[in-house]
Amino acid sequence: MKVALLVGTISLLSWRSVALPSVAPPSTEADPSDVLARLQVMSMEALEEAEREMERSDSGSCSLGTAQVRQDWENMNTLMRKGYVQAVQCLFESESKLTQYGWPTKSRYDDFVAVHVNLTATVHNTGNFLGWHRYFLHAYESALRTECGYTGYMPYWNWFAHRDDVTKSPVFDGSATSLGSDGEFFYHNGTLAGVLQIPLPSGHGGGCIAQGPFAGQQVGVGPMLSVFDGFPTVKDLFVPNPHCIRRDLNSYAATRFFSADALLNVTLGAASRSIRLFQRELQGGEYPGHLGLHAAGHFVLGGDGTDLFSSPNDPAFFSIMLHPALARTIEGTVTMNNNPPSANATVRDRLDVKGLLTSEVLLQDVLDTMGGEPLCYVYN
Ligand SMILES: *[C@@H]1O[C@H](CO)[C@@H](O)[C@H](O)[C@H]1NC(C)=O
Ligand SMILES: *[C@@H]1O[C@H](CO)[C@@H](O)[C@H](O)[C@H]1NC(C)=O
Ligand SMILES: *[C@@H]1O[C@H](CO)[C@@H](O)[C@H](O)[C@H]1NC(C)=O
Ligand SMILES: *[C@@H]1O[C@H](CO)[C@@H](O)[C@H](O)[C@H]1NC(C)=O
Ligand SMILES: [Cu+2]
Repeated sequence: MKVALLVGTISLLSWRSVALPSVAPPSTEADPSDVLARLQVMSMEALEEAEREMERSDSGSCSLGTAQVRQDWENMNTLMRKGYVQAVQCLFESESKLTQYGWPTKSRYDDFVAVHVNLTATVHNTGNFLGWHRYFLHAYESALRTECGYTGYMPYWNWFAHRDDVTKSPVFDGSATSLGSDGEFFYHNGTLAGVLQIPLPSGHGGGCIAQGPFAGQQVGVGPMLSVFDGFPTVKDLFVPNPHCIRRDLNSYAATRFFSADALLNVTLGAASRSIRLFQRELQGGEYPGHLGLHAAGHFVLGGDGTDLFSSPNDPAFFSIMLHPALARTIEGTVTMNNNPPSANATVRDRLDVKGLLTSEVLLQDVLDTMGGEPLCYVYN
């Protein structure tokens, strides 16, 4: 058995008291960007160590030498970034494959949003949350590559860089090599996060993406559960609602929630001790007044990105999953917060993405991002 990736690897190895990597554990006093960089070195060393120890006993097709690398947007060159942006634009311009089944989708891009909306209640605060989203991202990456000629892999947005001013992040600086800028200014009284218990002040946006790629871009589905004033909600996936992608980059939320404390907690700290605590701390939103790293990612985007159902409307959604991995354990049921009550998720559950990908994949097939089939990647 091969251990999972990055952050998951560290917690697994420390449970089993295998020799820890050579760099000293980072401290909560440090800048969270530095903490992340240290953790990434530790993770890579741990993966290498695990690979040596296991001597490829399962001799799968995937190894560190062959794994695809998902890169920090900041470390990608201009050509790669433009290639990614063009492929996403191509999805916006391509025909939906779901309209034939009566879905209100206007583009291939909408298909992904619609599938997420359709399945929201069975893939969030559930035992399959990480696995399902990992597979969903894989489907999106596959569409970019096979339908839109993208030659790279999924990039990621490093949450911990540019926390003080998210608009300065190369992901959001509005240049031709970004995912577009902040929204146009739209006055509103802030956003309620953490199950409506954490008021966040509004940022400087709130309207349509103002500049750069995806400026004024139209989408067809959602929002379903708007959490700020002046952002009308349709509540029904099958009610078409053409609207522009809205954003309100929130540096307040980034500074408060993308902290060294929160990062260390889910990697080396108390929340890394079990899959239950890890999921709860990472996802957030399980109980009122709590906002985990994953949920915080949505609220730093603001606008469309804050909608539990239709957040994939913002292309930056697909770069949120910085720590998608953990061990081969799962915990939780198959309905959101077990409401209505449902069975525990099992590793034999089939992952449903409504035909975005056609292969039959089980939850157990995506627990290891280096499992070989269908996944073989690391984040670096
Ligand atoms: C999800 O899609 C199916 C059709 O595939 C539909 O019957 C169902 O009502 C949808 N559910 C939601 C919550 O959109
Ligand atoms: C904004 O005002 C509305 C009432 O107009 C209120 O329901 C909502 O909770 C307020 N939002 C925040 C974040 O304070
Ligand atoms: C760390 O995670 C534990 C376990 O979920 C939680 O009780 C604690 O509040 C978290 N601490 C911080 C600083 O987030
Ligand atoms: C579901 O899993 C929990 C532990 O996560 C366990 O306590 C419970 O008994 C399980 N329920 C069923 C019906 O197997
Ligand atoms: Cu989701």
